Amino acid sequence: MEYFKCPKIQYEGADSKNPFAFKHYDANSLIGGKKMKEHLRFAAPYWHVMRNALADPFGEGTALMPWDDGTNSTENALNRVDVFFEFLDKMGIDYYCWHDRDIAPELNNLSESNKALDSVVAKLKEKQKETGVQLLWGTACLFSHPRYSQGGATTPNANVYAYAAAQVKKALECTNELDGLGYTFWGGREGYATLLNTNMKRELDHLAQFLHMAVDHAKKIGFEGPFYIEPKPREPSTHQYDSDSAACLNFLREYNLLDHFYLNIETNHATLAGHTMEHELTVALNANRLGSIDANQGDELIGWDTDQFPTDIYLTTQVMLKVLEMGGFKTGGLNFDAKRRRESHDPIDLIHAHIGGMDAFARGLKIAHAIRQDGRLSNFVKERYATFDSGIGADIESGKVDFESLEKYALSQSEPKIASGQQEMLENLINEYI
Ligand code: XLS
Ligand code: NI
Ligand code: NI
Repeated sequence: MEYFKCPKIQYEGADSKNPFAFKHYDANSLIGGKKMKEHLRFAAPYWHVMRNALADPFGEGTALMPWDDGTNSTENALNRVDVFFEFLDKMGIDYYCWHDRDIAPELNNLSESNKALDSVVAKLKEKQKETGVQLLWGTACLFSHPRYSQGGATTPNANVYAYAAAQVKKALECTNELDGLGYTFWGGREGYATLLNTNMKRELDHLAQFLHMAVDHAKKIGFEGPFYIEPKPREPSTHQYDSDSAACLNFLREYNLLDHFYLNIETNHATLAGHTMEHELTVALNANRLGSIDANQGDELIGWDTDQFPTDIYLTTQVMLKVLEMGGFKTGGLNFDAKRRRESHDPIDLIHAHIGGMDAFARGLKIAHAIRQDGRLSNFVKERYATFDSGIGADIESGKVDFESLEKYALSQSEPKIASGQQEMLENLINEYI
């Protein structure tokens, strides 16, 4: 049975008017000696592609899912796997991500849920083998079920904590069984609604202990990781502990977890945190902890995580500049953690949405590569700090100075002359390429 009524999406070039073609993403063409698909490592999230009915706070789902029988059965879950792989094949997407509860149903108790998971994982394993598709990362859903309404690893209830641990243990084992390249923690309910009822210190200690146990279990089962933390400031919680890159890095350092964790940065979470995506990526990159990216974008007129498909070429250019600066993804990739608008309810809209996201990133990649080849931008930044390359600046950077010697130096100099920051000139430079 074919559910996505279109051919396999191929590259046709910028002049094509075919809505079922890539205009810019040419998987095997080389950019700087490396295939586009290897630079971009696109992934599809099982939750948005297969499970998101497009409900919003004011109304139920609208998405048409002709493959879904509407039941919570394992059989229905197994059927979805074929549809998902049809989608990946049509799109030419080589990676995917899941939550345990997206791929398999939550049943009456943990052991039944685990059993359901096992049968779906067995089928996913077969499909991966057949197609060469890889699991970019797995994760456990510790936020939908009412038991987690007050947190999973930061719950005030020890029995819930134990349940969450058991769920992550299983999700980790399933990720490992599927040779997953990473495992993500997104702290959906790991935060608080009010400090009136919250012992923040205790909750953070518990969270750290939880992550240490995950690291230990990974070692035990031979999962080589890495783990990712996905920052987000709020929603669903009022305040989430992993609020942004800086907060996550601090937490990881404080609790001795930095060796095992990288960050998975999502654009719409960055903007909710009051940062640009570029800022969040830079903070992670500076700590050598940029691992993976959830590629989407928000809407400036709506204040929540709208998870729209990334279409903004400035954004994709900035992201790819950071990815290239990092030297490319190692285990991570670009996971389209994005959903269609509620009005776009047809299965075929999933195809259009991903074509758009992939083309936008292909353009971002080409532009970022060209800007780097050109060199004017990086030369400008290098020049801007040139006073630190020799003389007193070099002494400062090598730690040869103290306040007394700097005072002596400042007293011997006239008023410093500073160069223009030239933001507008640099913005023009970027626009030369966009
Ligand atoms: C929600 C998050 C979620 C994570 C995985 O806002 O982006 O989808 O990526 O749990
Ligand atoms: Ni995400
Ligand atoms: Ni999100």
